[in-house]
Amino acid sequence: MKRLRLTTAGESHGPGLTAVLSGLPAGLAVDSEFIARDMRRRMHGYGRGHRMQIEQDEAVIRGGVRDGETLGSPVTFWIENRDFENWREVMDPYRVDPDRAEKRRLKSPRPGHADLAGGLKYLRRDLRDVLERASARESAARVAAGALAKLLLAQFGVEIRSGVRYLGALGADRPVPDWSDLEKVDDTSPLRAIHRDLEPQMVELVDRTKKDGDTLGGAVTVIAHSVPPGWGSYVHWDEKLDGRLAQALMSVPAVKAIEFGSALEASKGPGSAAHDAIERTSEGAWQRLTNRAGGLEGGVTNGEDVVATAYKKPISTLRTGLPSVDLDTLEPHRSQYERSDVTALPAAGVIAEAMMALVLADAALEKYGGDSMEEVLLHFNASRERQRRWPG
Ligand code: EPS
Repeated sequence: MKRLRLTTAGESHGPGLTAVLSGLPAGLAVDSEFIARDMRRRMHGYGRGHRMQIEQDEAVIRGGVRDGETLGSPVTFWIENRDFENWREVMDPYRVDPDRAEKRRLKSPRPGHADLAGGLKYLRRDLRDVLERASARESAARVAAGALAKLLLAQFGVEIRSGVRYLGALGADRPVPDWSDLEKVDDTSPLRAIHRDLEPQMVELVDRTKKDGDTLGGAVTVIAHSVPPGWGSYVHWDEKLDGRLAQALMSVPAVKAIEFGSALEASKGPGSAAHDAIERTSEGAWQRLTNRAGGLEGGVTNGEDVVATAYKKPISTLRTGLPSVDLDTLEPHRSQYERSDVTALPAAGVIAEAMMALVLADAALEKYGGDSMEEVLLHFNASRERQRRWPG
């Protein structure tokens, strides 16, 4: 990101998480209940493990905000890990109990997790040093920062929603959802499923998979609605907005593929069935009858909804383990089991919203600039007005 910068810190069972978001203009109203709502949404979901009953994620602002408004300085969040109390002897920053730490040592890397690659990279004998930071716990910090990005986007009329498109293979044959589908997603439903009719089967699938000691993946779709045209760029490869969004969405834990619009389907057919015909309405608006491009052409927003699907591999911590090696004996050994989730897809949707919000907010600030919200909105309104008169 160019204007906005987000740094997070903290380990899964350490004292807590920190997020530092810099680059926001001064004068953005900060709604604490809005942030709290997203923190709660991320913790929700059928198939999560016991950990989510221990935590009560609260994003406490420790800098950059005064009297409910940003100051232009970095906004800092602190999210306490309640579970730290149960892990203090293993995770204390200064002094761990050697016996307890040895007991909790991770020494059979889990295929699919960062364990082996991270151990080889940092040369740590205890793979817990890798697990603790590679854990999806870190995503709580991103959701806090993403909520602020959403509040900024709301100033331009942009809203972001998500839903679980499919779980395992359940729902994988359904078409790409649109905004009206996501408006119907019930955040309190067990899996935040886009296809509510499949939800009972999804719950059963989670139960069955849990019993088998196995895990599930699937796909979430995230959509940004009412995005003005002209955000992003086609002139430099690293400024293309689809590329930037893909990077951010790919960083959501366990995501292995990203699709914009209906790219997979379109790739199988001819060009005549792949693109979105251009029309001009009698009121002078540009519109498309389809949105196969997912709102992005040439790496620039085209005024349609920005539609992205993130494909998540099944969680790599299996109760039954997978073939691996014991680092002490160097003999074959099943990978170690660590308490985990069967699936975290409903949460992945909320994290994907945060990542999309951060990248779009960055693109908006690039387009409209300014140190204060007043300047940014002046530029935004002038730009929209000028676009309405175009090509005149
Ligand atoms: C995770 C393992 C589980 C998840 C965790 C991610 O935690 P624990 O090992 O404490 O049971 O619940 O997710 C979160 C803590 C969270 O906040 O999302 C993992 O190994 O990645």
